[in-house]
Amino acid sequence: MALRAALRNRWGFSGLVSQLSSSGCHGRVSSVFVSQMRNNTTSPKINVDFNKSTGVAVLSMQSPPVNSLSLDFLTELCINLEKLEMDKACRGLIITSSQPKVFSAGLDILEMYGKSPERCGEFWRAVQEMWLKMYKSNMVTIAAINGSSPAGGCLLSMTCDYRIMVDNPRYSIGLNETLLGIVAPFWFKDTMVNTVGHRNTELALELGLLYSPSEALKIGLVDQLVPQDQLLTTATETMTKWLAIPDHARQITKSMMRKPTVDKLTSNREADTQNFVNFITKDSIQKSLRMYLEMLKKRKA
Ligand code: CO8
Repeated sequence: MALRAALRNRWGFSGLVSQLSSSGCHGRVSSVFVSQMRNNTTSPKINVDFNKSTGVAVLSMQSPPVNSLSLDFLTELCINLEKLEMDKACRGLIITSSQPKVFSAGLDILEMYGKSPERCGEFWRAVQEMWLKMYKSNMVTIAAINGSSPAGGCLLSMTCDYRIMVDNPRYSIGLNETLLGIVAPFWFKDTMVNTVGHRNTELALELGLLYSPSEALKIGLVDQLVPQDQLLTTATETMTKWLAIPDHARQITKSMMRKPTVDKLTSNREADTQNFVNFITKDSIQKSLRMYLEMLKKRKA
């Protein structure tokens, strides 16, 4: 809570971190800033292991049981992403999960159920912020997907430059929003179109398809499958190849490919938030979410 309160004011933390860095002691101050923020939370949901000699950070999501993207989780993720982005020594980011069997269960459904419109709006702005930070990152970003990755979890991995998934048929990945009775927003859809093309996205979204790793590889939703024990070494080797490309040329190319999609959200951010709030607070949608939550519980029993 303290973490979020410190960062209210419409994601004013950019300003805060920039202000600190412009005082001439950027690396040291921003890391103190983040560790102070960490001390204010009972348990950090994100762990970052940054190797200065390789320029690569491994960011592990460690929010049990399923790394669901709650407001607190997203806030902590964004702070860490911003800190890494501002650190010139950090050129590559590998995102993975510390939870067994799950990369991320996507948006935290409890953030969308029974909440006030104001709170839903705050949550949605955090989802947008996470996507923007990831999708336009100057770092090379690789998702090391070591478990299931539905909905927002799939979105998070699609923001990366490259996806490597553990080849375990029990895991699945996809944008399954329609199964919950909700609709993937246009920028979720655009991210998927940019990844797997229009026809695959049409099928995936209308049917709420969750793909096994081999099916995901077939349509290009992931780029590579590996056994569990080779995931991080493969991600590291892949990173080395990407980092051999001159940064400026790669970054400009990435921006050229992604800017139209980014601009579409940045110029419609407030309207998109309103759409989300109006949609998610409808009685019929709340009912669908309740039924889905009950189904999750029953499946477990
Ligand atoms: N949010 C909140 N809680 C969750 C979520 C979630 N997304 N997913 C699972 N949980 C909870 C479960 O209810 C369960 O809680 P409890 O222990 O209290 O019973 C606990 O986490 C563990 O879950 P499981 O026992 O199911 O764990 P498994 O390891 O067996 O399975 C899975 C893991 C595969 C991730 C499974 O939990 C699952 O399929 N979860 C649902 C995933 C899902 O459908 N996510 C969609 C979220 S919506 C989204 O991301 C985009 C929304 C866009 C909104 C647009 C509106 C306009």
